[in-house]
Amino acid sequence: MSAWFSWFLDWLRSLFFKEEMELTLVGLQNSGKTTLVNVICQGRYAEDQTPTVGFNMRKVTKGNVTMKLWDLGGQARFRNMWERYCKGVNAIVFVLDATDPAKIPAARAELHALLSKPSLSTIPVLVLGNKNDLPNALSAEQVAEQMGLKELAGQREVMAYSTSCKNGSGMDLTLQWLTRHAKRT
Ligand SMILES: Nc1nc2c(ncn2[C@@H]2O[C@H](COP(=O)(O)OP(=O)(O)O)[C@@H](O)[C@H]2O)c(=O)[nH]1
Ligand SMILES: [Mg+2]
Repeated sequence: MSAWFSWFLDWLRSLFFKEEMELTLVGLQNSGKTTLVNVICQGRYAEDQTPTVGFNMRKVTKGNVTMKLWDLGGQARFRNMWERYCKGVNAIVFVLDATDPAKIPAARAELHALLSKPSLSTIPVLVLGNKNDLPNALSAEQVAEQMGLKELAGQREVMAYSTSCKNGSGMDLTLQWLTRHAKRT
């Protein structure tokens, strides 16, 4: 990462943590949610885990931002908890491993099931096609297409970016989008 880009990211981070916002980060296991939070937060942050049998929710707070994270995946019996953890948040961030085509159908089904909840119909959604430092990662356009994002854009803002938590690619767009769209008004 160039010195200039690293300075720019720090500046975007400082703007981001000034906004009062609550985010939910979801995605299949191994997509990069934990890594993303560590990359965005860099350094000190408060953390609190809610262990409900089989449902692990991690809550991370830094500055004015609260992020709730959990792994979405195949556990129908926890679907009634989704609303509780997403209702009223300023944005939902769905993290996708863009190098794992076999998991796209499952990821797509989980995202669509989550967003079919009426109470979540106006919450902005950002989908990150992560791990773009690896070969064969889907582009942002391919992510949008394969995740069926057109069908999800009704009353809500929907965006897809290609990111790498490893080399910082797309972190600028992600922070800018969240600062702009998840702002509490
Ligand atoms: N190459 C690469 N690996 C990543 C990236 N983001 C996360 N990983 C790796 O993917 C694995 C799963 O990441 P993790 O954050 O634990 O995923 P989670 O289950 O969604 O929280 C770990 O081995 C990470 O180091 C990325 O952008 N590029
Ligand atoms: Mg994790």
